[in-house]
Amino acid sequence: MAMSPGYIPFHPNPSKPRYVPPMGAVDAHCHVFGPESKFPYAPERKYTPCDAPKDKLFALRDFLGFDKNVIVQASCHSKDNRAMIDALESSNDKAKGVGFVGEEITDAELKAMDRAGVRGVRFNFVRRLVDFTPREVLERIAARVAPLGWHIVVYFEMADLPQLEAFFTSLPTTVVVDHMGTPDVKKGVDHPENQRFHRLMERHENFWVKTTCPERMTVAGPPYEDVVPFAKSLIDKFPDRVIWGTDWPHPNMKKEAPDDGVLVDFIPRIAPSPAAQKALLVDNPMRLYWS
Ligand code: 0GY
Repeated sequence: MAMSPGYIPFHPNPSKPRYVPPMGAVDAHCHVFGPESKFPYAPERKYTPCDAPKDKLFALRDFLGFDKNVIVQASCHSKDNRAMIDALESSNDKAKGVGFVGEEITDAELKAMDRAGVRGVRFNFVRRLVDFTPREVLERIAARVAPLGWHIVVYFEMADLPQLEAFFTSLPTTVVVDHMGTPDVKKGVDHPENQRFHRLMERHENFWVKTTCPERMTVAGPPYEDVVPFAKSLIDKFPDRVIWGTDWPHPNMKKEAPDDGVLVDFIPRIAPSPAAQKALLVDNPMRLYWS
């Protein structure tokens, strides 16, 4: 199957970052795609990516100076978690996963995913990526994964937060917000929309946030100076509930594939102190995924 028209493959030759992550650092948001010959893309997908298999991900992890990955099930594989689980099982416990499931999943299947290293499920509210799922269905899934100690990752666009917030705060698990809630950086950190998200984080200590994807939000382009205040303010305010990841292989970029080395060099600008870096890259993701 050919890639979707205009689909931009991951950077073929990322630069070596100047920043050296602390020992045991976790890239806590990335994906594996295919290979399609072994793990076909889902019929209901909204895009066809280029293959981005586990061996490429593990080689990038080593090249960038990371020790572990958290592999998030992407919408192009929908509810077929096999490519992600296969990557976990061949990682030597250096990868944990976040799956995508429907309520038809059995308890035995959930337990098998747990044994393979899955620690959460993702609820995706981004309309260009997935079809609508009724809240009652999501509530039933949440109630079934909560006893496993799993968390729920939520992906949404910030303009939709007012409609989603009551549902999010009713969830019975830890809730991890993808990509800083995808703020509109043109509006600025102090915009009421972004401050509403900060208040949500302040009031609900079960909420965590990924300070990921400056390349998706930037207007200025690399090295993403315009996104620094968004990530830094979250890390300053919620140092124990922030994690970071590359988002490799960067599905659906509009203009260019980001250089993963440049993304890693974003880290010391958003988390200047060694203590903040260790919390962001080691202590927090280890608590969430490996404990
Ligand atoms: C991301 C972002 C995107 C895609 C997916 O599941 C997905 O297909 O996550 C996106 O297009 O914004 O989190 O990697």
